[in-house]
Amino acid sequence: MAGKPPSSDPVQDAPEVGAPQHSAVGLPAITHALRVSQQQMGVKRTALTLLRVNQKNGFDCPGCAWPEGDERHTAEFCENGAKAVAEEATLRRVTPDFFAAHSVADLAARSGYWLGQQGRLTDPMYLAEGADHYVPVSWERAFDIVGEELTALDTPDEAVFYTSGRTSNEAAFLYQLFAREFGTNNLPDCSNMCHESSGSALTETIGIGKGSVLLEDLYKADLIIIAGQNPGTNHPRMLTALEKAKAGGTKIISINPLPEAGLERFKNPQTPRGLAGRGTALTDLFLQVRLGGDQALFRALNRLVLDTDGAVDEDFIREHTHGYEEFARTARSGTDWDETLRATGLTRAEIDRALAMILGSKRTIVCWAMGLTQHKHAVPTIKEVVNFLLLRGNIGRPGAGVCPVRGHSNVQGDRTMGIFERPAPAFLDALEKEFGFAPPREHGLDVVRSIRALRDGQAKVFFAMGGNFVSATPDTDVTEAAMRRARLTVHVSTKLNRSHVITGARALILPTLGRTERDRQGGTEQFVTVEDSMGMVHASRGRLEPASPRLLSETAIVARLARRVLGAASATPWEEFEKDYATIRDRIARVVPGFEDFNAKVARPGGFTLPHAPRDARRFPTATGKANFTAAPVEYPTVPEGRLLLQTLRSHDQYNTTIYGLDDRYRGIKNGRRVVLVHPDDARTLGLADGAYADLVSEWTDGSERRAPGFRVVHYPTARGCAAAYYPETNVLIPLDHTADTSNTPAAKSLVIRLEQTQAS
Ligand SMILES: Nc1nc2c(c(=O)[nH]1)N[C@H]1C(S)=C(S)[C@@H](COP(=O)(O)OP(=O)(O)OC[C@H]3O[C@@H](n4cnc5c(=O)[nH]c(N)nc54)[C@H](O)[C@@H]3O)O[C@H]1N2
Ligand SMILES: Nc1nc2c(c(=O)[nH]1)N[C@H]1C(S)=C(S)[C@@H](COP(=O)(O)OP(=O)(O)OC[C@H]3O[C@@H](n4cnc5c(=O)[nH]c(N)nc54)[C@H](O)[C@@H]3O)O[C@H]1N2
Ligand SMILES: [Mo]
Repeated sequence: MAGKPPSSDPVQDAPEVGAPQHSAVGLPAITHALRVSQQQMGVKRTALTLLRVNQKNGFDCPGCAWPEGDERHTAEFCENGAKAVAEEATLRRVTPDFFAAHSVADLAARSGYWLGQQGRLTDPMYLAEGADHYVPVSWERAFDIVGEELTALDTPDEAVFYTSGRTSNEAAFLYQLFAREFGTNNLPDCSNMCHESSGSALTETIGIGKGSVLLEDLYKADLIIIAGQNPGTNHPRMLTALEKAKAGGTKIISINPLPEAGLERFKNPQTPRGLAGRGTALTDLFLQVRLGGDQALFRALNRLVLDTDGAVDEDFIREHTHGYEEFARTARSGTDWDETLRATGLTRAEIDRALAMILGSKRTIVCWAMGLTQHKHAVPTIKEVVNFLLLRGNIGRPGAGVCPVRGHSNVQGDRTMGIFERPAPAFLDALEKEFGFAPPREHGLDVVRSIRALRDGQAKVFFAMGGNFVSATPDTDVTEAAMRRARLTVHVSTKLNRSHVITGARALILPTLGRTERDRQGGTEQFVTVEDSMGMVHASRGRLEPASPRLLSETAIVARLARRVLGAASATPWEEFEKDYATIRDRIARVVPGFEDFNAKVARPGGFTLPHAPRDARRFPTATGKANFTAAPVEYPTVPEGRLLLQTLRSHDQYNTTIYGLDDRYRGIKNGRRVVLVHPDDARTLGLADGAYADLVSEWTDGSERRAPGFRVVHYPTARGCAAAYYPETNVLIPLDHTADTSNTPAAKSLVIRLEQTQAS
């Protein structure tokens, strides 16, 4: 039987700390995954559901965006994928009775963990102005309420339409179409907080904001560099790919302030050796960089490559790149070794060891994630990675390239479908031609700017297609106050979360189908499509009965809302779209490049690969028509005496703001999340014993301070001067204005903090 949700809320967690582990996955992971799944959905449903994950006739794992290989195992999922599935396929339910029993104020006092544990939403719910409780509402009335508030706005730009990255291509395409027919480009999405910096850097330098590497390239590479990523927790199936690459002789350099267990050794649960033995050592060289030291590191490596005879690929540089001379001049004259060692925290010998591996590699790939994208200088950092690859012609040939590893399972697809506050003119032209209306041309609001607009009363309706906006965004107190100023907040969701209980004057919760569930429309079963981190598009079909008969699909919700709001003014066949998703794909085929014959191509098992000019033909659709070297000044965070630099990151037991449990197994933390990892020498200098309790206080350039109380200090082998604590508990510390240049991504990996010791306990 599936267990009951916890009745009491473990707000005050009690962390127990053991030794960090040195390898990932293997038997404990499987056992753990099955236990979590069975608690949520029972034994039979667990077996039925997990066997369908990532199969060619099954559903796309809602866990991460890592691609599936061509040969599928029976169990093509990982521990954390299984948890993501269990979270959605749970048998627990949040019904109208639940809302009758709990006022909004009561729910707002609960932890996010507790809210998520209550189960799947079953009914559309409405919170009237001044009311204490959500009450059930018909779908029709719900759409009327949204319609009333949207049509009462002075301009369409007073509405904000947020998207999280699980939304299918079909729903995303309709959603942006609706927002633009309504009249706004205010389409912020989770990408703004995630890989926006990658998109900004790559678009300028190689002409497309996506990675250039396919799965098989990993197996052909001589060297894979993994910077600012923790795949053991966040992309566990990547470890299988790395293991296979290693078996073929690939070397791996990991660049990280933390020695992450998953990058040390991997015990593949799908092989007998992996289950029983010591597993495969993955990392050949670990560079324990300081937070934010990557640009300095790559610049130094680039300088060393430039200084080595015959090391640069002159033919490639001549034929395909622009800006080399200026870059080479800057790198040669502007690289100061003292500064490099200070910024990176590394020794010259370590950097030389990396150089030797780099020079010994004919085919190099760089993978990265949030450790590179969430810094003030994230965009120049990623551009320096591009310089690094361009120097030796490591793009547009097998076994080489850029590999930003995406987070949410369809975050890349949502962008491809036009979820973007700064759409390309060509995309809008194509929409205009296909649908016969004039889309707005002015850029819309991203996540941070949306919060400012809500705070300042310039945005009045907030609509979210999934996600948990108030918990995922920075400056929690500011964001919550901003939300409360809205006229109406609406969340299309599968599970209850904090964003549902920090509301505008009126609020709606619209419950929707998840990936695992059957989607029947117009009498036939529909499927949707998604795009993975490597530009592969394929179908996803849920098989479970929906959590409640009153759920609507995201696609149906947008189509009905559009009909209600746009009425006769819209010539778009919303009704037809809702009944038959193939008709949406026909339109996508005519609007989005690479999707020609979409319906035919996606019918093939495994789907199809989208074109990528740099990867396919060494064509770089940039302003110069070439791949651009760039020569930005080197930046790195500096920290005053007695302060530390804090990164906010994920534990092994969470999916973004969804908390699965209170353990972080690989890091040796149990039963608590309010921990701060500090190097033992730094902790001693600060007078903080292991087990001491401290408030984290962030200090911002305008003199303001923000406090997160009650963290247990854990002595941990992180880079000197650097600390780590989990998100979203620490989002309260991130000033809204602390964002990356150009991409405007909250700089969640570099906060200057001090630790104020409180009562030891
Ligand atoms: N199970 C699970 N899977 C997930 C998610 C989840 O929450 N849970 N989230 C999904 C999403 S949306 C995303 S975006 C991805 C996130 O995947 P990751 O980017 O792996 O997630 P983080 O936990 O933020 O880890 C950041 C890593 O970068 C390192 N790091 C931090 N700062 C620096 C730096 O300055 N330099 C370097 N070199 N390293 C640094 C950290 O020590 C850590 O290892 O995962 C996706 N998959
Ligand atoms: N401090 C700090 N902040 C961060 C980060 C960090 O590293 N540090 N990482 C950032 C990153 S990379 C990201 S991507 C964002 C994540 O930001 P979001 O994407 O907004 O947050 P999630 O926690 O992934 O959203 C979880 C909610 O999505 C809903 N949901 C789940 N599945 C579905 C579905 O199929 N359909 C619908 N409609 N709803 C569904 C559920 O209600 C669930 O509660 O957070 C960012 N915030
Ligand atoms: Mo993300």
